[in-house]
Amino acid sequence: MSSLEALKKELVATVKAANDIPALEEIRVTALGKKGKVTDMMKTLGGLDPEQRKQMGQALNQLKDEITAEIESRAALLKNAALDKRLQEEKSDITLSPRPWPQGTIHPISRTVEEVSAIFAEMGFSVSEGPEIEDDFHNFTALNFPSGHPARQMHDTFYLPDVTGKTGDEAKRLLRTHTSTVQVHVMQTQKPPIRVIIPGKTYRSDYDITHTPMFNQIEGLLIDKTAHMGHLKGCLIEFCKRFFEVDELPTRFRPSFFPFTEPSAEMDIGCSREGGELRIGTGKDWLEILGCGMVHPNVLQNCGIDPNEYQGFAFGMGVERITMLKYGIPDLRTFFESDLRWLQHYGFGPMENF
Ligand code: 2NL
Repeated sequence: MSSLEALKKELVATVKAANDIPALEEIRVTALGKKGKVTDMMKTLGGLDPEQRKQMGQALNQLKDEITAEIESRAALLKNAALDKRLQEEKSDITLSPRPWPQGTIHPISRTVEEVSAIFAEMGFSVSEGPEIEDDFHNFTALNFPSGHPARQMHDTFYLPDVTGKTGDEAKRLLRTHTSTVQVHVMQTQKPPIRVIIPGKTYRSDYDITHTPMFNQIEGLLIDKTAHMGHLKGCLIEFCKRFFEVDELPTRFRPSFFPFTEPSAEMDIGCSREGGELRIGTGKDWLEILGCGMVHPNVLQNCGIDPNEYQGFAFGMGVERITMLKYGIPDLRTFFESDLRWLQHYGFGPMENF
């Protein structure tokens, strides 16, 4: 065997025996580096005659290429083995239960929606939902908002870029500013008598201590041939007693204005604020809870219901507001922070009944 072949055999054997990347690197340096064995042999080429030099030169270059390839394939093998080992060692079971901490809870908003729905369900109301992206007709026009009404301005309402190609006010698309849009859909598609409540997210361009750009509303609508203000009052007084869990609850209805109801009112419930603590149901103070009224004849007409045959009442309330009042949550913005500690404190267990 020539000395070259012997050297090749020796080097290949050491490469195969190397068990990590640093060992391989050392072999590369001792064989092919500036002071390596192959390089040393290259240096002797000068003393050979031209024919031998050519032969030996080619052979050495070939050896260099072969050893380099050996080292590279061994390195790839070692790297793969190291990765497999890590994957084995660092394997985590993503099906593992997160118990005991952190455990999810039902958000107070969801809880209130469930409670309010349950109370009205017992009075014969069903729950409806609808789209959050709406057109100008369902959000404003059908609800008797005049064309110049401030709520229609870009400043107050989130308008979407127009992709319909249609022109004019009623083609404009927007994020609904109240859940009344869903009642419009209900009136357009269902025949009276109608009893629905509608919970859902609503959007207005407003952000301060008591306003967030997204907030939740629950609205209710009842349409039949005989509904009047007395039914409206009885229904809402019963609701407030059930929701705030007080049998004796002072209430009052103050005249108000909404474009979609006539007459319109705001409902207050009795409370006391002694020592900075709010107590619902006792004392001389008043707390505003919701807005309501008899559905405006124009609204019935706009939604395809004959106002000479049918009439009805409607109401709307802010879910965050009534939730803060019932559970003593002091800060509106905390509803939307997804803070697990807050949810542990104010959230509800899935099995808690009400
Ligand atoms: C409030 C007041 C209210 C309504 C909402 C309504 C819907 C239709 C027709 C007539 Cl389709 N009215 N909804 C009526 C009165 C008041 O909300 O303060 N909401 C937070």
